[in-house]
Amino acid sequence: MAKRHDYKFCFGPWNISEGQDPYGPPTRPSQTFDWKLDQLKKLGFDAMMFHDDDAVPDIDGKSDAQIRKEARELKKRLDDSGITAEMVAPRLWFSPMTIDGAYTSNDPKCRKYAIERSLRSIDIANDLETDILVLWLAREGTYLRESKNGRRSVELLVEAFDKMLAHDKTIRLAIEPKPNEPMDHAYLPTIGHALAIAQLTRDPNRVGCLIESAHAILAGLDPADEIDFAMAFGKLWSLHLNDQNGLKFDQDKPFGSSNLRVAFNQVRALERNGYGKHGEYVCFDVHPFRTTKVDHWLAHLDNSRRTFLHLLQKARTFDEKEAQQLINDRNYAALDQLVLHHLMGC
Ligand code: XUL
Ligand code: MN
Repeated sequence: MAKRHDYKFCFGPWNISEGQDPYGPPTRPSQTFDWKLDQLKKLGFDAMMFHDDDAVPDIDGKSDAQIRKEARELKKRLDDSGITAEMVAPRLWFSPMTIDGAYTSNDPKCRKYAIERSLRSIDIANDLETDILVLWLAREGTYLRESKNGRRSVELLVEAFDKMLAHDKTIRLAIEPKPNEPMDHAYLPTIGHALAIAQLTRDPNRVGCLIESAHAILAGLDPADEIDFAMAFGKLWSLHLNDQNGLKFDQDKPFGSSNLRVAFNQVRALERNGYGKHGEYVCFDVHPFRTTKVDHWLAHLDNSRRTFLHLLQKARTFDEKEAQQLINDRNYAALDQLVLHHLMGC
């Protein structure tokens, strides 16, 4: 396992989840935020990710002044624990105001709500001293294509991003694409879409992306290619490593759990592009299996980081010279074996 490295690790309070799914209730009792922060610290992680209402619970019922006060109190608690806030993300998929989408809702009152809530999230990000606002555009898409005008939706997304960029001169928007779930089709399903829409905004340099391994796999793409693509633009500002077994519901499995080789290639892509050199974190957006007992509640986080560090070691000890010779000889059968033997340790 790689002992010397500069990677910093992170997860969110929702990654210590209770096991409910659409077919059944929680299988573990819920825990307080303070307990989760303690666990993060005990595990030796460096930072925490926040939805706006992870930072300030019941945010919709609170005044701006109250929100700012609670965000500052949280910052103090984080400082006392030596933990950084990696990002803030507006949770725009729970409220009755976002049933038909947030920025792309057909109802102007709902669109106004979504933008105002996003501006509040930016204020919270300021108080927590992070300049990253993550936008997972959960309901920006359709169940029924005829229900919205796709061209208009692109314009509405740009309008919303522009308002956020104008609200704060330093905030950076990291779009987290996902092709489906909860929607049938999302408007920004891939990193290519995220980086393309950035060009339509008032400040393209402050619109980048966050790659989640499972979301790329759900789009039928290789997450390592998404990493190389985003980093060629200098726009990979955050990362949700996890795993996904094919095209089904979003599984958020531990990193490397389904496909070790795909995970290995993600680590190689991070290494060759120097991910983390500008302070970016490796976040694990992973969930415990529903079957997990309370005693093993944090294993998926610790295991994901351990697998990452083992694969880092594998990436750093891969015989690049031998690989290059095989590439020059177009002997990809032998290259395939070189990779498999390296991963299997034989
Ligand atoms: C949803 C997802 C979210 C975002 C944060 O699939 O990945 O947890 O990462 O809002
Ligand atoms: Mn995610």
